[in-house]
Amino acid sequence: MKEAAARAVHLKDYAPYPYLLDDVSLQVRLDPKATRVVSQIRFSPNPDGPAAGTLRLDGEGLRLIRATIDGAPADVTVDDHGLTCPAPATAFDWECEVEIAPADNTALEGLYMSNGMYCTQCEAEGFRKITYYPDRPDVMAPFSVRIEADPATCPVLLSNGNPTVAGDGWAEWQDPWPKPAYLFALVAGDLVRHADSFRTLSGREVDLGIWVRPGDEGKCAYAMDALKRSMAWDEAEYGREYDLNTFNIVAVDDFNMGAMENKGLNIFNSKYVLASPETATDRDYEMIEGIIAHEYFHNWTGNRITCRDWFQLCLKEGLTVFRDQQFSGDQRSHAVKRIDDVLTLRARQFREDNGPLSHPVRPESYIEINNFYTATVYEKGAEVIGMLRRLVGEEGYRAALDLYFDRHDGQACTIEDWLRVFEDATGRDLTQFKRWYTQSGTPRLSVREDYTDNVYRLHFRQETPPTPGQPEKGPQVIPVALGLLAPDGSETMPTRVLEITETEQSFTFPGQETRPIPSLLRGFSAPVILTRQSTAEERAFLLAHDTDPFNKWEAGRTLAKDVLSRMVTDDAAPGPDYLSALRRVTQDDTLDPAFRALALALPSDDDMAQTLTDSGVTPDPLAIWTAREKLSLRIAEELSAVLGDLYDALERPGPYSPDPKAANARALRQTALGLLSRIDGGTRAQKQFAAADNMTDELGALACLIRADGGDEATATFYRRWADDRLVLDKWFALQVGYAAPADAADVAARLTQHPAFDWKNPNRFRSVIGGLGGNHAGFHAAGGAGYELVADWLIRLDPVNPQTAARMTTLFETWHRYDADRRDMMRAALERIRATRGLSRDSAEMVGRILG
Ligand code: 0A1
Ligand code: ZN
Repeated sequence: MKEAAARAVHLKDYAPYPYLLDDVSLQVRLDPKATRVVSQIRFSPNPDGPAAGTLRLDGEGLRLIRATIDGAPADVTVDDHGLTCPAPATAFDWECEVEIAPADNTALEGLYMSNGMYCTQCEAEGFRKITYYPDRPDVMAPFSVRIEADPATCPVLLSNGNPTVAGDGWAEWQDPWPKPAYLFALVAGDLVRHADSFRTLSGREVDLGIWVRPGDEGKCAYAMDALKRSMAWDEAEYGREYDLNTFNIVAVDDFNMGAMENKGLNIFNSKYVLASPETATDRDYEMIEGIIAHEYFHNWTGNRITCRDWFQLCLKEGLTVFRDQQFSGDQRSHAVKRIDDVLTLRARQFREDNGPLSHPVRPESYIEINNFYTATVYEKGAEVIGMLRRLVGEEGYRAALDLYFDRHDGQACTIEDWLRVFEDATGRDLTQFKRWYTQSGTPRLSVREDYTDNVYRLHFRQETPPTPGQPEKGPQVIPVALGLLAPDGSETMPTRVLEITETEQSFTFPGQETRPIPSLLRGFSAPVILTRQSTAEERAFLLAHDTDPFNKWEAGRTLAKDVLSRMVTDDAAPGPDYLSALRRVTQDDTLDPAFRALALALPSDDDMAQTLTDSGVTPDPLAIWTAREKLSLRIAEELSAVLGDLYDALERPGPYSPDPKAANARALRQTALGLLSRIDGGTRAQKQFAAADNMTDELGALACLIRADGGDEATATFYRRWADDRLVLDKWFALQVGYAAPADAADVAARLTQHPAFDWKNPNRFRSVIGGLGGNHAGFHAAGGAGYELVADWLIRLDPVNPQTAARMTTLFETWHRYDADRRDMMRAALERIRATRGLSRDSAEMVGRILG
């Protein structure tokens, strides 16, 4: 830990690499315990870099067999992080051979094994665990790869680029596009291929393959369809065509993240590829579509144009998330997608930005880069792109993107490069806008208004609270999309974007016959916390009349939060405004069922805890949970007839289809069931569980049964039915923990960790149970601290095995500062216990250190 603190990397220290890599050739002879990797690299001095003459290569956990420069033994000095040796200041050939043991690699970084299959994960710094190399994103080279393996166990051998020649037990691949090492990939195993093809805009035929374990080939069709739609969409919307003859995707069961965009060979967590109606929910289908698109879109935003250094991570991630959000909106519903994205942003990014882990979209230092694949870099990074697009308009955005691809293809770039294309393409000065990349924290935007002599005025004030390392902030450019409504519900001013740039700024709207009702921050036009004094009546009015679907939903959400807050603090009963507004929305058949489902859903307990904290109230997790249960019951009672009718009317006539229309109807039907099962003794849920022919209905019913009384019988039935399906079993684990009553959650989780199927080294399974407990707000924070203890125990156990996943999950504790003194002490004690663990990884040490502050 102390050593780690000394090794922070700083953005300001960036220097180019002294050499260019003209060509990289790898020969990988696979063996579980003794894989041999021979690398041959042609180096030449970098004219834009510091003086050449010393070769520094990154390397970790490698057994060096030999190393030569121009055929003569190299004079290498090896340390824990790589090797150094004197090298010519002119071009030379480097060759080295190392040995590694993929079967012992439980960290799932570098070359590792999953169910007998070899696979790799090199982002961010995994390639250095495969061979000695300048493992940094600004070093790019074309790669050729030869793989050798036992053909009996590994008949399929894959790498980046195009296949060239192959024989029994070997195959060669060539990737003509220069790439950084983090995009390297290799897969070998007994795999089957779901094949298809795609003709690009210019008429090139691309072979598409999704490679899975035998038996899973029937679960690839949806992912393949999503891939083809993504390829067509990127051509139509961004003019981006695929650039190799082959595009392969491999599904892997053991994976730390969601998926990885390796050039021409994407590797996916199998949960984001495999789907059948019986085993995947509507939500799974939606996630598969979004993640397939995300990884594919990286081919241009990430691979063809990559990052100069890891501080620029948002350059590829923010933009690619923004692109996948656009795609999903186009495929489904823009309104519902936007609401979903904002829900995620608030749940993950606002939570992060309002706690000890707050950091800028472009951080300035890190100890372990894997800890910076965060909601801020990804989700806030995407919001920043959305704001830019709003500010420069659709055409300006398109012109800037065209210029970006033209100017920077094949380069490793920075946020400065990115902003410059917008400035050059649109003539806009983005100096102040850049603060979105450099300042951390969520800006607070408050608004007051007055109305005199037919003139309506809005007075804004912005302020960003201090965050770690940033006590003071300058004002940001905040695009506020605004519409005005008349008291009769008509729109008197359609959406217009106000640009707030000052700490205090006012806007005037003359010619208003009556006092308008403002619809502010339409479409959630900036990632800020907006405060405005407003009445329940006005919120109900906006819920009924706002033409902006996001703000219509937001009005209902704010109403619900007010109601819940008053239930928690004053034990107040929900008022009639909220319930009657909810009834109107629920009954409004002109509204998308998925929108209605979102309007009926209550804010999460964690969201309420933050909301109460923001208003100066220390959140009591049990009180929040109790209020939410009460309010759900009240809604169910009040709307029982409407919900019952909806539940019956939305029953699907034909066979299951994952298409958005059918999924949206199921979303509302399931929301209705969730409420109805609180008052019907569980009869509908029992029936739905017994009759379900698809996982959405089956799991939805099981959730209701577990919440009602533990659902022991249904839980056992479900297990018997799905014991052999790893992905379905993850859901079984997660549901029991997620829906356990507050007092039982830690016990339920502890019991499940004893279950024979609790394979804790598998990240998905670990997250299902331990992450599931963290996600059960009242359960995790139950009095006594058993939840904290259990999570800490398991993170301590996981850390030496898989530091990356353990470190990521320490964020379950990031909100400790919100709670009462008892809980704060217990959470801090749990963190201190993790911190005191001997040999704690650099990953977890950095996270725990930052969380404790
Ligand atoms: N770049 C991938 C996600 C990813 C990031 C980091 C990883 O290991 C530290 C693995 C995957 C994406 O954005 O999809
Ligand atoms: Zn990404």
